[in-house]
This record gives sequence, structure tokens and C-alpha cells, in this order.
Amino acid sequence: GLSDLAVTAPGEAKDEVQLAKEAAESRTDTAPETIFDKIIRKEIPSKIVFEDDRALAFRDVSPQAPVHVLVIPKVRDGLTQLQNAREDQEALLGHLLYVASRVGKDECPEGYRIVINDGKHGAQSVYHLHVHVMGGRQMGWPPG
Ligand code: TR5
Repeated sequence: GLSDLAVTAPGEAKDEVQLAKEAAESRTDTAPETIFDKIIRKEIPSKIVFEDDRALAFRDVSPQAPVHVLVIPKVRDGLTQLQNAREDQEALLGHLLYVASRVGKDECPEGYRIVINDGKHGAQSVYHLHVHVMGGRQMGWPPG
């Protein structure tokens, strides 16, 4: 099951804030596609934990918790970041959150954290909407 794949060591600390600043400055939000499209097309290997017609869930390459999964829409369709969501995408947004809840329930029985970073101040570095599912350890509050 999913839990067999859940053992991941915390990755090296990366400066996500710096990555986010660079991403904002290089206008990757207007790029035709991001690295996640290559993951969706399986041109780049990833550890997929769930997939259906609308969503893909895969392990973060730089995990910040023992469980760190990203849930993304398979078609970006303008969803570079949450603030660009359209009303006709409400069902898709709900689906992504539902998939995230299944991953959390399956892999993090003691609870988990859902995060969506939006824009520079949100420390977003990849401009293809993604829901972080993080768990397997005690989270702190507030987040940094
Ligand atoms: O900072 P935000 O919220 O934008 O999150 C982007 C996340 O994508 C980070 O947690 C990165 O570690 C993660 N990421 C970046 C790449 C990548 C990835 N996760 C899985 N596989 C990846 N590949 C192959 N390449 C990346 N550049």
C-alpha cells in the first residue's frame, strides 16, 4: 500500500524563500510549462502515490517531513497559483483537496499539514498549483 512507500528521510535544507524569490523574478508563472508537466508526462521519474484523470500525487524530491507529497492538477489550465483560480475550477480544487485528504489519511494516521504556497510572499517556487501534504512528525505552528 501507500505506507510501504512512505519512508523518506528529510531532505537537505534548501532556501525555499530564495527559490521563491528567483521564481517570481524570472516570471516562471507565465512560462508555457513547468517541471511538473514533465513529471505528469513521465518524462522525469517521480514516486507517484496516486493518479487519476484529473490529479497526480507524487513525493516531493526535497521532503521537509517523513511524508511529503505534492498533489497537482494534470492540466494546469491557468492554475499557476491559487490566486488565479476560476469559478469553473471549484470542483477541481475540491478534488485536489480530497486527494490530499486520502493521502494524509493513508500515510499520516496521527495527522498532517496541508500547505499551498502562493506567490513570492507565500514562498512559491513552481508555478503549477500544488497542494503539499506533510506529516509523519509533529508540525510546529505558526509556519515560518
Ligand atoms: O515552494 P513550492 O510551494 O512552489 O513547492 C515546490 C515544491 O516542488 C518544492 O517542495 C520542491 O521540493 C518540489 N519539487 C521541485 C522539483 C521537484 C519537486 N518535487 C518532485 N520532483 C521534482 N523534480 C523532478 N524537479 C524539481 N525541480
